[in-house]
Amino acid sequence: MPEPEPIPYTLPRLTDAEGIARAKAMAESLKQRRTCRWFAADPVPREIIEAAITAAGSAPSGANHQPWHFAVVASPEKKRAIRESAEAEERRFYGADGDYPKASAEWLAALADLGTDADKPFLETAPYLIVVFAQRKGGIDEDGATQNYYVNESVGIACGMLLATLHQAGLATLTHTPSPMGFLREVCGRPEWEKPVMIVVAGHPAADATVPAKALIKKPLAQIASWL
Ligand code: IYR
Repeated sequence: MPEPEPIPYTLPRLTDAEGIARAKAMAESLKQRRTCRWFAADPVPREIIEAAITAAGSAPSGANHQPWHFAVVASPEKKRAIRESAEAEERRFYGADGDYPKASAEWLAALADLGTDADKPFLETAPYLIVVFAQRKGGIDEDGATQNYYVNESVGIACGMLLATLHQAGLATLTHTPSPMGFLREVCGRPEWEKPVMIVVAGHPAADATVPAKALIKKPLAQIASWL
């Protein structure tokens, strides 16, 4: 075992006032993020996507194993393949083919205000689909042998950092989770020990994009935090 070599760690020391101002500015900025379902076809610099994935890849992870992979899909053929498979699953979920829906009545009622349905045009119109995979094993080796830890937590944090960075770059985002989504492994050519977690759709919002009014209602601080 190599000796762990601790290296010094410092951060620029801000004044309290500056720290408060920066935290508030960040909160104000992140509060403007919306889940957007209507994208423009306008291209987006690849460098933004690369920087956002770099940010996501700096997330904390169990034993620093970094158990994630980001498959960036930009080709029209791959996007169409993903849309076709995702919509087939969504039609089963919503019962859009005339069969009994896979989703419970309660679930469908919870989604009613969002206005979602089995149609997912954004999977083709948006310039980039970032398919996020969680590595249950592997990632350090190439044969999937390493055991990873806190995989869901690690990948969830990385996705949050990805979304925050894309938002900071002025892009609209959408987390899309067709279920089941094993087909993404095949389309993206990923190994069987990787589990698709979500598609992060990124691009500019369509000129006539809207969001459901309900999406603007966020729980107040007093409801989501307690101080002990
Ligand atoms: N995957 C479906 C359903 C869906 C589920 C939840 I929970 C949402 O917050 C939104 C949608 C779809 O994408 O339509």
